[in-house]
Amino acid sequence: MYRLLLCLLLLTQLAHADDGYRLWLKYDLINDIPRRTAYARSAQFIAANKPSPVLQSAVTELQTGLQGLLGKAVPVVAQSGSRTGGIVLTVAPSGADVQGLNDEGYRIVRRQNNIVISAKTDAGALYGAFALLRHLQTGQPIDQVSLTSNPKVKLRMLNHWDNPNGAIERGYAGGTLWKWYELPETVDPRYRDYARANASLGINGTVVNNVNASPRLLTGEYLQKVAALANVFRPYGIKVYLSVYFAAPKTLGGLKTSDPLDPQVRQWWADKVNEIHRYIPDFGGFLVKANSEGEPGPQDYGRTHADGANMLAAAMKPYSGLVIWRAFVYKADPKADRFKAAHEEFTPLDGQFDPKVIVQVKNGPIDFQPREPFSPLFGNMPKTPLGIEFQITQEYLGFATHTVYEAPLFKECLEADTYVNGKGSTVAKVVDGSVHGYRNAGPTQTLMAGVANTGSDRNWTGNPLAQANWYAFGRLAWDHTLSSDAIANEWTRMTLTSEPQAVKRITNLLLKSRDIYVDYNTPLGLSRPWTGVHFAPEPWQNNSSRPDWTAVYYHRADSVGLGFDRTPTGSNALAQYRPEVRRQWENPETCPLPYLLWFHHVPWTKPLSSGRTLWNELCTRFYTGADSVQWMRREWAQVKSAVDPALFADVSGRLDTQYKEALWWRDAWVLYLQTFARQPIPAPFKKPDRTLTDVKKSVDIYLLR
Ligand code: BDP
Repeated sequence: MYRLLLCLLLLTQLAHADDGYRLWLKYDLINDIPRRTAYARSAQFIAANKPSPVLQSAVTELQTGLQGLLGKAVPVVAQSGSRTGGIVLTVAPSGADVQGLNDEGYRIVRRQNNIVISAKTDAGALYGAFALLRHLQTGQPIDQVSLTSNPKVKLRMLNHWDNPNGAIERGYAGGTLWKWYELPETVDPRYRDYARANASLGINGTVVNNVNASPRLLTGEYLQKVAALANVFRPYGIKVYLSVYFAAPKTLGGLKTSDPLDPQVRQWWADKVNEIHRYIPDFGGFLVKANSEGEPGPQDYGRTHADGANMLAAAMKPYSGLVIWRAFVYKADPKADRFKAAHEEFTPLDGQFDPKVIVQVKNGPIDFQPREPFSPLFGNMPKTPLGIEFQITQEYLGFATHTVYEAPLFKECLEADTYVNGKGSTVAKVVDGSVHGYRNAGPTQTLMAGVANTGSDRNWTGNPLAQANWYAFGRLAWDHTLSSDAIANEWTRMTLTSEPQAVKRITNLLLKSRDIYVDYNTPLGLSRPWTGVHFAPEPWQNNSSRPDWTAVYYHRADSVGLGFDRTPTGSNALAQYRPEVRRQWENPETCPLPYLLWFHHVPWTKPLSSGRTLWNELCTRFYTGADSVQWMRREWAQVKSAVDPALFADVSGRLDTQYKEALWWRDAWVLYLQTFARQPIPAPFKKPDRTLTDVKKSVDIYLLR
C-alpha cells in the first residue's frame, strides 16, 4: 500500500514536472555524476556578508538551485571565515574585486578554493548568483570559473499591456498575471516566480498596465494593489512603473482641462506623484502613450510632446522616478506616409525634453512588423535619450501558435548601422548611450523595453517555445552583443534538454524560424499593419476610417508592380536616414532584398539579384516559406525522445496549426497578387487548391465575432 502511494506521488510529481511553469529555472538534478560531484565539492556552503532583502533573494535562489541541481541542501553561513569549498557573496562599493564593474555588474572568480561572487550592489550580487546557476545549468566547468559582466543598458524593462478587466491587449497566453480583484489582500505566489524569472535575466523594471491606460490605475484603490506587487518585486531588484492616461486630471480629478501648462493640472500631477510615493517609495516612473491612436495628449491643448513630458517630469522632480514618453505616433493624414510620422513629430523637439525624460521608440518606423528597417529616429535625436521598444508578444508573428524565435529580429535592428557618427554607430550603441554619451547626461538613463508575452497560462507564454523570446529579450537587454545562437542554445539547455543532438536541432530550428515566418507572411519587405486582429491574411482590405488602416495602403499592388515607393519619386521617407544608409536603400539594385518593397515600387517582371523576377521571387518565398514549416515539424519530430512528452505534444500540435495557417497566408497573398501580376505560379510550385473567393470567405468567417 505504502509503495503504491509512493508511486502515485511520484507519478503526480512527474505529471507536473514539466508543465513549463518553471521556465528556464528548472534546476533538475544533474544526472552526470562526476560533474555533480565536482559542483558539490565547490558548493558546500553559501556565505553572504550582509543580509538585505535583495541579497536574501540571491541566497535563497542559490539554495533552491543547488538543492535541485545537486540533490542536497547547502547550508547558509554568515561569514565564510576560514572555510573553503563554498560560494561567497560579497557586496562592496569599491575594491579590487569590483573594479571595472558598474552598479549592477558582477564578477565571479575562484579564490582560495571558494567561488566568490562580487558586486557593488545587492542587485549585482543577485545577478551574479543567477549567472552562476546558469553556468551550472548549462554544464560549464566550475574549477576555473571566471565571469565578469556589466549590463550595457540601465533600464531593462517589460511593458505589460494589461487592463484592469483582466484582459491583455495583444496577449495570447491567457489573461493578466495580476489578479486585480484579489489584490492587495491576496498576493499570488506566482508574482514572486515572475520576479525571479525576470531577475535571472537582469530585468529591473516592469510597467504593469497597458499603454492604452485606464485612469483607474491612478486611484488610491489601484495604487494599493500596485504597491502590493511592488513589495514582491522589490527584493528582486525590480521597480514598478505605471502607464498613465494623460487626461486623468479631467477624468479623475474633475478639472476642466488636462492642459499640461495649466497650474491646476500641474498641481494635480504633483499631488498624484506624491500620493504614489506614499504607497511605493521607490516608484520607477510613468510610461505615456499620448496623441496616438485616439489617446489624449498635450496636442489636444495645442501643446507639444515635450510640454506634456516635461510637466510630468516636473511633478516627478522630488523623486528618482522617470518619464518614459512613447514616440509611437501617426496622424490620420490621407496624404502622409505613416513611416515618416514619428521622425517628423519628434526630431524638432530634440533638446527640449527635461533630463528626466526618455523617449521610447519602437524598433521600426511602423509597428512591430515581422521585418522592418530600423526607425530613423535612432541617431537623429542626439540631445534626447532614446530607449528602444521591442515587442515580445507575437502580435504580428502568428500569436502563440507560430514558432518564431525573435532574437534574430531584435539583433537585426540592434546591429543596424545608423552612420550618425560614422560607421559603427549601430542602433544598439545609440540606445546604450555610447554614440551620444547619454551616460554623462546627469540623471538620464538608457532603456530597452519589451512588450511582454506573459499571461496566466500555466506555462506563462502559451507556446512553450515562446519562453525563449522572453528569455532572449532579457539577455539582450543586459548585453546586446550576445548572439542569437548562443542565447537559443543556452535557453534550450536550461529549459528543454541537455541531449547534445537535440540541443543542436532545436537551436537550429529556432534560429531559422523567423526567416521562415517572414517568407510565408511578408517576404521581400511587405508589411501588414492593417487594422483588426492582426492575424488573418487580408491583403485585399481597402476600406477603413483612415487609409493607413487598410492593407492596400502598405503594399500598393497595381498592374505595374508592388511595394511602397519611399524614394524621392515617392514619399521620400528615405531622406530621414543618413546618406550612407539612404544611398544603399534608395537604389533598387543595391537595396537588400529583405527590405526591397519597403522602399520601392517594383515591376512584377523586374529581375532581382536572385536571378528571378519579382513575381517569381515572391512565389518562391511564399511556397518555400510554407514548405519550411514542414521541415520544422520534421525537425521537431526528431527530438521527441529528448524532451518532455507533454511539451513535445504541445509544440507538435502548434506546428501542425502553423503549417495550415502558413498555407492560408501563402494562398491569400499569391492568389490576390496574381490578380495584378497576371502571371502563372512558376514551376515547380503548384497553384493553390482553393480560389481567391474561397480564401476571402474563410477570412470573413475568421473575422466574425
Ligand atoms: C499596436 C497595437 C496596439 C497598441 C499599439 C501601441 O496593435 O494594440 O496599442 O501598437 O503600441 O501594435 O500603442
